[in-house]
Amino acid sequence: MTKKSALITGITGQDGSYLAELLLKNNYTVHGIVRRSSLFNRSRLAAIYRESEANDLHLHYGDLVDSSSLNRILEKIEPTEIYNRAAQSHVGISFDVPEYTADVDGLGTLRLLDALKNTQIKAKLYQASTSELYGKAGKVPQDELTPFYPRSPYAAAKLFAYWLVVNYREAYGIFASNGILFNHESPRRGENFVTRKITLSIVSILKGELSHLELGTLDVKRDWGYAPEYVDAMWRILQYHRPDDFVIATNETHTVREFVEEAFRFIGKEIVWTGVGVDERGVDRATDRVLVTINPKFYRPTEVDILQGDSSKAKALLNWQPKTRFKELVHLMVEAELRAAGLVNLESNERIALL
Ligand code: NAP
Ligand code: G4F
Repeated sequence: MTKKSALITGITGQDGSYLAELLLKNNYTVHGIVRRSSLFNRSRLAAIYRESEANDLHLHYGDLVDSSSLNRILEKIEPTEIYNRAAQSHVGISFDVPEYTADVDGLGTLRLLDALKNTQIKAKLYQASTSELYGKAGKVPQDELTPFYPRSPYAAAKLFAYWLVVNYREAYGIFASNGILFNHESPRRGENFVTRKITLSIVSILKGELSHLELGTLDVKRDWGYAPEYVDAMWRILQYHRPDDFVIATNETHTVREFVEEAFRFIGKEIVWTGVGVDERGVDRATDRVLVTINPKFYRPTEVDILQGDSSKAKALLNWQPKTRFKELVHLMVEAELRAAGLVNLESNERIALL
């Protein structure tokens, strides 16, 4: 049997790195597109690269804003599966760079689909669609039939990409599927997404490098899952016998405030809240020290108040369901941060309290 080969755009990102690991474990040859940057941007891949004994991980320079690179790479490697995970993926920053976000996240997907159509390579394509599509959805929980209402340039660009995937499937018979993934986190999460920002800041506070954590809106709700389980869902979506669109979520929702409380609780701190709006403060009950403040610079011009997914279709058709629940996710992220910072005694496994 010929070995399957996959092309991952965004392989240097959180999801791309977990997906590469999964596919290598499943005996694929894995190709990834990396873009040129002034500093090497492959830290998430270093360990995987070392462990890829069969040397089945191959990186190619390319960019979603450069059609010629996409055509060249597709023709060269002729993958059997393509996972389009590359994006300017930060919702808040998309308000600052809307045109660029539209170019990469929207037109970039079109370029990839068109390269697939023109090269006539028989590959299945997975598109990284997002729960941000629901935006100001009137319905909770959200499933595959819930109408979209994007609330950011990021979400609008992803909406364009979502419908192109559907269109190329219907117009040209391309096996192209959307995974509508709700937020998924891990110790590899980008440092300016709220969960990782919280866990990183806690460690910086413990080390005395940061006085307190600054956040934007605390009462928004997100359906947070664990990224390694979500890349398994992506793979299952492409193994399904026909192209289709699937919601992937935990079906639970929690506020940013709850995430903060649980993360501090893990290091033995109870946060009590005082004040309202921009004057709100999160205070350590034991010492009265201010550990959380509000900075309006992290507010977004339009916010998505609540995301909660219903992934019953994925459960029924893909036999996929989430395992890691909210508290466990928070704990594993803080724990990983403490270990990385040397704040866990590796022999006794005890946490070293510095605060
Ligand atoms: P991430 O960590 O920000 O990774 C994004 C990846 O895209 C990085 O490898 C980045 O490369 C690459 N990239 C950015 N612009 C590019 C361009 N012009 N050409 C080629 N590559 C480019 O994001 P993630 O959390 O892994 O998410 C992966 C995908 O899933 C994204 O499309 C995101 O929008 C979508 N998504 C994520 C979630 C979530 O909760 N994580 C939920 C739903 C959907 P550099 O390393 O060089 O920056
Ligand atoms: O962690 P976030 O930046 O993630 P967001 O906006 O939900 O987007 C992530 O999930 C999407 C799937 O639903 C993906 F499509 C997207 O690519 C990305 O991975 O923010 C979560 C919430 C927001 O409501 C934000 O306003 O946290 C709020 N928040 C409050 N203070 C903050 C902060 N967000 C960030 N990044 N930084 C803050 O200081």
